[in-house]
Amino acid sequence: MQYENPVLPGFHPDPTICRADGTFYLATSSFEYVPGVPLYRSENLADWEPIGHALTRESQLAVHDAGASAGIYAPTLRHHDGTFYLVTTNVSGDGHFVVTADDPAGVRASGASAGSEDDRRESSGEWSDPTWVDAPGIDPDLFFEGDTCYFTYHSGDPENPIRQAELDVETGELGDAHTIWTGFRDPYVEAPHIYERDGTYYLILAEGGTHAGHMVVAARADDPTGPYEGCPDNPVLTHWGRPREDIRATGHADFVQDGNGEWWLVCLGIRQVGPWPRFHHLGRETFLAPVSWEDGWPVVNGGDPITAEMDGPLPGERRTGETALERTDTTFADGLGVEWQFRRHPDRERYETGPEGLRLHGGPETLDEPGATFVGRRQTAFDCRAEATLAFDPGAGEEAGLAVVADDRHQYQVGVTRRDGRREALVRLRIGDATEVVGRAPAGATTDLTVTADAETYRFLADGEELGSAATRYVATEVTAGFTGVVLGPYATGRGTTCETAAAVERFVYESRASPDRR
Ligand code: 6LW
Repeated sequence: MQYENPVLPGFHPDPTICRADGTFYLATSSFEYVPGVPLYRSENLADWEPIGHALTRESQLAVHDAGASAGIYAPTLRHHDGTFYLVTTNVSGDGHFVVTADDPAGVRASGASAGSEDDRRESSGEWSDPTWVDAPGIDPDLFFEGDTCYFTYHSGDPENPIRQAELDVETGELGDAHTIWTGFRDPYVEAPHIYERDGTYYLILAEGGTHAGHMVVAARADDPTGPYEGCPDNPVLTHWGRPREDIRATGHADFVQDGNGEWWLVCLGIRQVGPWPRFHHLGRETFLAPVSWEDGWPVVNGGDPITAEMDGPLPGERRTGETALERTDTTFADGLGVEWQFRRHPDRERYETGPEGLRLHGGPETLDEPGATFVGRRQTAFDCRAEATLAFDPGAGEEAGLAVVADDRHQYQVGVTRRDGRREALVRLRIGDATEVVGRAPAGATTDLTVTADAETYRFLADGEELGSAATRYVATEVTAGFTGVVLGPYATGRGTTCETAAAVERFVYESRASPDRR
């Protein structure tokens, strides 16, 4: 075995990849999360290092009112003539736009100590303001040839689903659009990407919807504008019809060539758990597979399904001792690391980092509402533990703690509040229309709040005592609907009024563990 899938575990859907000066760069969708579009760098395609985000400023990322799983959809990342181009769509805002950078390494996630908005803007690696492109739909692609840039997208029109036009990348002006693909089986065809290989142009697409029927299909032409003929072996990748396998829904792929001339794809997939019908709560994750060519058509992983354990040869050495299993232990002394995200635009004054840790100022909003004080990181493994040491002397009704969040209507919380004059730890479950406090215990001025998870159960502890548990199924996409996965992190709320007391998270530990049959 050379590497394990997923190469980017946790909510990392719609991956897009490019190679520049021998290094691979990858970006994924981010929806309502801020900052937007996480970026990663790798030398070997298997070990990915987070380097920041493409969308860090409100001018690039108007997601204030974005609903759950709305906001920023699938991007395409390309390197052309020394410049990185990222095109994506804000489905809650003004649609498609292009941002550019000389160096894709964006700035840190956030955090008051990370400098003012202006400082962040001036730091190197910042992406440009958007150039808007006036076209309908989602899933834009950029293909550069000479001085021409082709803009190809899913139009939303089932009669003419995949459209293409020439784009002036400086101004965002589009030429006349024409339809280049109408679908192999499903007119809801999406995620187009175009490549050139030995003078032939390949159009790679996704069909079947982003769940069990998801698939990758291929077409080719002598010209980037078409006409495209479909691969006789379509779909070139699907896990449809393999309901008992752990990895399903493989689709939405992007191809890249390594320095040895070998081709690879990254795609999204899900890891299912639980009894039938199985479910996934870690979101759609990023998988890697080799691509070979037969009769001028791509063959993914030799025609076999994508598995958790894969052979290479990878284009670079593995980093010794490094796996996607991780342990982070932070006191927030250096601000919020790159793994942290807000749900929609935060009021940054509510998040202070410094010697006391992360000081959270709870507003009136609960986690059910946009604007709640909450910052989270992706859950990246089924078996994991998150622990927050919370120093908090709440006023009546004030509350802070640790939350497992799928969306505004599905989350679990272990927190500390004051009730009847006494400090108390509690566990609250919100599952759709029902909200219930399932456990309470007296709490001290400093409390260790812990969430442990295995594939099917979360357990919630305060100072080592279990106060409640909940099924992972109810925060899975099959229950919540949508496109994202679970994030974990600290929250604070006055539950209707603004908190007078700040809650200090003095330390946060996240640990993901290998389990016998899955990561
Ligand atoms: C994305 C579309 C899809 O734009 O889901 O998996 C949408 N496919 O291509 C949101 O991720």
